[in-house]
Amino acid sequence: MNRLARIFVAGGDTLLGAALLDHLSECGFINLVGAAADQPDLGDTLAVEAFFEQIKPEFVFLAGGKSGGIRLNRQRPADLMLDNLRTIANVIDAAHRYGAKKLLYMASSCAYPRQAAQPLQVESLLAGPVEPSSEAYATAKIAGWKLCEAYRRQYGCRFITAFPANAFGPHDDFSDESGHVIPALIRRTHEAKLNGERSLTVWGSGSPRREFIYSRDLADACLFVMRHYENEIPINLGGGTDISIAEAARTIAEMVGFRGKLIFDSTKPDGAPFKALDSAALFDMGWKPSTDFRTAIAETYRWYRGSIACGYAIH
Ligand code: GFB
Repeated sequence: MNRLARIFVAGGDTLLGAALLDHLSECGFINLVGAAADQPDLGDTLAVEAFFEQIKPEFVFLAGGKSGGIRLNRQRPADLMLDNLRTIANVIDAAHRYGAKKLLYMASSCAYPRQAAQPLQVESLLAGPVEPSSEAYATAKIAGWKLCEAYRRQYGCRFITAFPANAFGPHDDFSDESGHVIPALIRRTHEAKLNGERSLTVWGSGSPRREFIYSRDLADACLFVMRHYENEIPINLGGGTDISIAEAARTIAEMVGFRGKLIFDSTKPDGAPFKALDSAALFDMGWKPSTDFRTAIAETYRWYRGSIACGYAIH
């Protein structure tokens, strides 16, 4: 993959997609096709078809498809599942028929069985039921993985699948309605500080553990496996920080400068008790993350403040 390669980040308007576009540019790739307004509606078969027929991307990062935090997954499972199934089918089929050299499909750690041994190993995929609160979305993500595998077996396509840890960073969704825990807490903690609140409510018991990875590190890991991983077996992209929600909330409060009390609202769902990935395969290939959790929180908070200062819509 040389710097003149025609690279399509399908889903450039997502957290990971935006980080990928930034990182690929920083790494000197100058032929990023279908970015921003040029991107076809990934759910529209004819639009995706026309785009691939005209542009013929050589390398495809499939990061698209609607996603969201635990509340959105509980409230709109059909929307999430349908949008992802359409996106997956449209992009993977067009990538094959218009001769893409390689495609990286980004699945999700919620596709792992809820009771699987931690840290999560790819061998445990499909070995048991997934977390019910995100089952519809997870099922679509499993379908994407299996569709990549099917195109490899039937047509010999160099389509690979990765399972990332819970990512956060610039361009994230900071809303309560659809945001994940880190961006949502950064916004609520910032507002609580500004309003002089004496306490801040965190959803759930605070005891669930998550492995968080900074979106910029995840983008680098994606580029690394696009370049160096060819196996049919999916690969975990972790290497972040395995931390409890309570510890994450305390770290955010400290980084934002909020001195009030954290209140854990157990009427809100906890979701999966654990989600940490075994990323030994990735590390053995020589990749490792470069941003620690506190620095990632600080940079994301700085980006958030910069965005609200210039009135940029952040959800
Ligand atoms: O980030 P989150 O929504 O994703 O929630 P999941 C993680 C944990 O943070 C849960 C708690 O235990 C939440 O109860 N939490 C505390 C909060 N405060 C908040 C808050 O203000 N907002 C949110 N959103 N959570 C998602 C899946 O599960 O993981 C998706 O639903 C996807 O499909 C994503 O897989 C990566 O890790 O629980």
